[in-house]
Amino acid sequence: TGAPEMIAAWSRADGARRVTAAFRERFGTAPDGVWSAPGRVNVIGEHTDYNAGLCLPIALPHRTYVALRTRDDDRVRLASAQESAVWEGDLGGVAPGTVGSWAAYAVGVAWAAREDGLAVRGFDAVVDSCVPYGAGLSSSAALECAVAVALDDVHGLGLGGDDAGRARLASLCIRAENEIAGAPTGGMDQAASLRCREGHALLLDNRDGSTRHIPFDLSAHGLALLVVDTRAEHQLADGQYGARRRQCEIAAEALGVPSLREVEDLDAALDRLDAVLAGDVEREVVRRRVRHVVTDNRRVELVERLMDADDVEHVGPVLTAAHASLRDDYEVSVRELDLAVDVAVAAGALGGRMVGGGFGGSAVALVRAGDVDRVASAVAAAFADARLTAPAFLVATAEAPAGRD
Ligand code: GAF
Repeated sequence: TGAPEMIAAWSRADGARRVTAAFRERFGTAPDGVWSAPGRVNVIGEHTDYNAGLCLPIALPHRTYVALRTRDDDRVRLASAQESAVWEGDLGGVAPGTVGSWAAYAVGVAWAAREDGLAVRGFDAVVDSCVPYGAGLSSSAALECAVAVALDDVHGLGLGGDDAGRARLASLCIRAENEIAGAPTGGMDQAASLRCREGHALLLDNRDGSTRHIPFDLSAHGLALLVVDTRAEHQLADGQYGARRRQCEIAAEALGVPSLREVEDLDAALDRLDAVLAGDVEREVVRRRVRHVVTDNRRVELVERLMDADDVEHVGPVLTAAHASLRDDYEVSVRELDLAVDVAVAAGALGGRMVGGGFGGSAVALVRAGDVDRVASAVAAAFADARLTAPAFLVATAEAPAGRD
């Protein structure tokens, strides 16, 4: 086996050039402009967003680019450098269940903007991306958010200029994903793509939508965040994700709280679930789900304190504890993710965990900067030994949010 494969990020100038050229080729004219939005990796706080909890994502250097030209009518023509088929339709005809392809993530944003009372017309657009697809690094949110900032700009809506406006754009993207694409996700990915700051991780409190920007420059500490795209397919992911959400809702209802964020005393909550759900076949499962959500919120707070104290090395074991919780209590890991984390830690990583929704996708490992190659090689070798598809890698740094190129 050769050197581990690294997933390159395009420079923003390159991304803009590619998508502009593709637009000219497809539509025979120049776009109004190019906008792009990043994928994300979450440092800590998983499956907490839809429980009004805490998470801590960073925006990746890997972005989705959209070249867009507004139209005077309602028509949308949408092409992708990755897909041969063009999606074409009228904005007025878009509704839940009508767009059955990747185009839902783009056209859904225009639909949500209109639902929100914003004056948005049709458009021609071409998208291209270096965010790996299906890797749990938010390729779908990157597409939504790139379209959102593009529409904001071409229609002069003025939302992209401040954080409150960006929070509103994020809510449009979430509606697009939930209602038009039909994925029952929370709001972390869209907030990360629109509201992060370069050089910072975004501490997002999903209870009230408030944020705090925490300086995130691992290289200053001689460290790096290595992302392993396991290339494991997200089979069953949709149904499993929805099932986790339902179990959390059952728990909150049984506990008489609006969300699991309100749980202060974990042991008391677990005892109460034992009593209230006595005889329910899901009782044990629901108790484990609650334990994950409550302890992961605490881990986010712990990582916040460690980062504030410049004690970044001790973040490592917190990541590994989060992985165990996601694997054993939330049951969203798979063999490939466990292998990536176990091998990375054995090869000297300070800690690691699966990231995103799970059932495939990516893991992260906190490593000393000088160990990146060694840890990546060890993971790649373990995958080869296990006859798994070769994983791919990238080093995550905290980059800029969605904007015009
Ligand atoms: C996916 C979802 F899109 C997010 O909203 C979040 O729930 C995440 O899984 C798990 O933390 O990325």
